[in-house]
Amino acid sequence: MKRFFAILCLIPCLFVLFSCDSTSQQASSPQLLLGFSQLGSESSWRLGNTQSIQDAASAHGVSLMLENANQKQENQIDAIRSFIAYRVDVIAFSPIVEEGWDNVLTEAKNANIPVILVDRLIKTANEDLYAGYIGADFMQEGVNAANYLLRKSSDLGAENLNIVEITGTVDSTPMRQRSLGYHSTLADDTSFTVLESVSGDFLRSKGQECMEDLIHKYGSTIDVVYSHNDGMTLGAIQAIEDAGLIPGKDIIIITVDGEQEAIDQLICGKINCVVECTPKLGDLVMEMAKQLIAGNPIEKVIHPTEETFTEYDDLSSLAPRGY
Ligand code: GYE
Repeated sequence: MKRFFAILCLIPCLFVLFSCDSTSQQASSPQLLLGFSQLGSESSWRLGNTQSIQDAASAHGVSLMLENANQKQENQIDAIRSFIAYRVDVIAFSPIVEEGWDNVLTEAKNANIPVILVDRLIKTANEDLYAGYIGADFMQEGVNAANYLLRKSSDLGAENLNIVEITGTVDSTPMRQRSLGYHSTLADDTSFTVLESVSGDFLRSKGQECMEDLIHKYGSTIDVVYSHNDGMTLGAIQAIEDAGLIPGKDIIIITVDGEQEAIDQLICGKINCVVECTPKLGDLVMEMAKQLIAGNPIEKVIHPTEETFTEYDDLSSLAPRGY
């Protein structure tokens, strides 16, 4: 009799257990797991980009495995291999340089894990190794920088302007294309002379060192600095001021990124032109990852819209940049 009652009591308990379990499964569909390899933390742009990816992952209900490669390609390759071993749903990464990814991306392809390139591109003979790219049109950024200089030069009625260029990380997409867009736009105009192009690796400290060396070599014959990111530009401004020259007046300063500190320097006249490059790519990445998992077609290349801010603009109502 006792056993009979015990069984009778168990039935509703089991029912409750079973029904709880089935409701919880219905309520929470399995989360998309995204492995993201960030290339490092070299600039405010990069920190803003990492933040954007993290914020967007939580806003879109995406589980994020984030690895920081500290500026080393081999760390990025290791991170991608660990994402494959972990069987994430989608891999995203910002390739530090363009070459050298075919092997690891073939491994991802063989494991049926789609790959999204974020911020920078790769060079490969097989474009199928990645599903899509989300990042700036760096060539256009170079063109925007050059177009500002064309306007400034005609305003000044200058016959010749001597340019020094401080580039980003050698062999990276922004370094190559920001250079190409800039130089090809100025190429037919004989009123510009490029004195030298040196790499500051997107680092503020190196931007300052590069500028110290350039001033040492060329002194006050430098008319224009074209620098591939704000961090290096801010370092270069320090070197220019230390040498007793006035940035924005003695030397025209053109920079790329658009972080708050650069906009502040533009407003106070130490920078002449800021070409925007937005790090806020997180939402676009999460949306692309979701489409891929749903099996929907995606656009292979997505460029965010970007502006150019110059000394000719009224920037009094520009919203805080957030990076
Ligand atoms: O301009 C620079 C960063 O790849 C667009 O990398 C990015 C560049 C950005 O370190 O500040």
